[in-house]
Amino acid sequence: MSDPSASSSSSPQWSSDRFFQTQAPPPNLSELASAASEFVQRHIQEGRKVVLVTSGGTTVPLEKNVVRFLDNFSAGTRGATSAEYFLSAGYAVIFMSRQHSLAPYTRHYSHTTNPFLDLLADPATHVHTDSPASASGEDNITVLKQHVAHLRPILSAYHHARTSGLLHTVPFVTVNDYLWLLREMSRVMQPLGRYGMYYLAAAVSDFFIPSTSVPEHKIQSGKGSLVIEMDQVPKVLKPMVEQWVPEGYLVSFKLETDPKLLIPKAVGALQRYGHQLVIGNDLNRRKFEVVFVERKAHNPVHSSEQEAGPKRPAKDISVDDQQFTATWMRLVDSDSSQESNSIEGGGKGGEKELEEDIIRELCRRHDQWIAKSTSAASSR
Ligand code: 9Z3
Repeated sequence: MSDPSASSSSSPQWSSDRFFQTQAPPPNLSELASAASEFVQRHIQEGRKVVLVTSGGTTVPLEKNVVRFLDNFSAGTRGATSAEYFLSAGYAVIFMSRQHSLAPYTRHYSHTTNPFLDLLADPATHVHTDSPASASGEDNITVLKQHVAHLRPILSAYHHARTSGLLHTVPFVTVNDYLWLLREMSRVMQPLGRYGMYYLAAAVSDFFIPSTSVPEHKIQSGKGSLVIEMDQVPKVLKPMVEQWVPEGYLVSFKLETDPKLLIPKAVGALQRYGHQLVIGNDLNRRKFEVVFVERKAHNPVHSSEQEAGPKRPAKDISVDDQQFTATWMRLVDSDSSQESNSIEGGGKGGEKELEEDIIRELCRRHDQWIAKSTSAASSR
């Protein structure tokens, strides 16, 4: 882009070591790490499980003084919704999300889907009569009656999350910041061992521009077309599994737009990185269906302890002598194709959310993961 000689096109594959040795960390990395560490230590002392939820899209700035950047579609709905269900399940949550993307609880009143001001009565026409101090209506603003039932439980849960110390937020913007923070949060959570879960729902750019190739100032027009060359983002899941949090329960998401690729790519990720579970989702159907792809040995739905639970038919896949399973989970009433291997959730229409079922299944798997280490330790 700026200086072709500085471009890394000769070595487009970046190891994570090379990335962290050459790309600058976010300036507030150590403060973010110590605040998160305090949070984790408190929950370790209280014997609570902690989950890292990543959420929202990452940007790739085209200039150091950023005027333009590449972005992606993610609003952070999956991550914000999932964080709520993890909190309900008793987890402490580190919510690492794209700055200004959707957040737990406030997501219900995002400016696009449910504008906050639309909930409120017009003060000019709505006069309070119940309290003498506000008889004129000047001291109070009223939520319209029809919104109260919906708002009340969300507001309670929101205040509980704020005051209970169970939710810790960490913002990122660029893909570089995301990678640095993922490593740092993993380091901070490493002492949790098997009590840590990692739920990587952020939509992370596959490509970045190394800092030596990013121009200082706004790219000028006038030279005709703009050609952008980007390098592949290092595959940090591998060191995450092998070094950063080898005992953690690690769930990644695989996003595709061609449904045929979903399961093969998810299996490929499991083979390459060796983590516990890939949740596959198709861009256009992600709110209604996902597929859990996991190694058969890691899949508690096949173990005897789970047989009392609801029936969860899974499709077996054999690749290079390794056994995987793919289990669909979908909301009923969605206009899904008739798949035979599916977990049925509730209906759509704003009530039931797919994340409720996803998180219930993950909590179950995580408990099994913890139990496995406990039984291994006691049999030593
Ligand atoms: C996902 O697949 C998430 O489910 C979505 C959620 C980003 C689709 P929204 O924020 O969307 O609710 O609008 N996240 C992971 C996407 C990703 O970057 N995956 C990488 C890949 O597919 C691997 S980690 O290669």
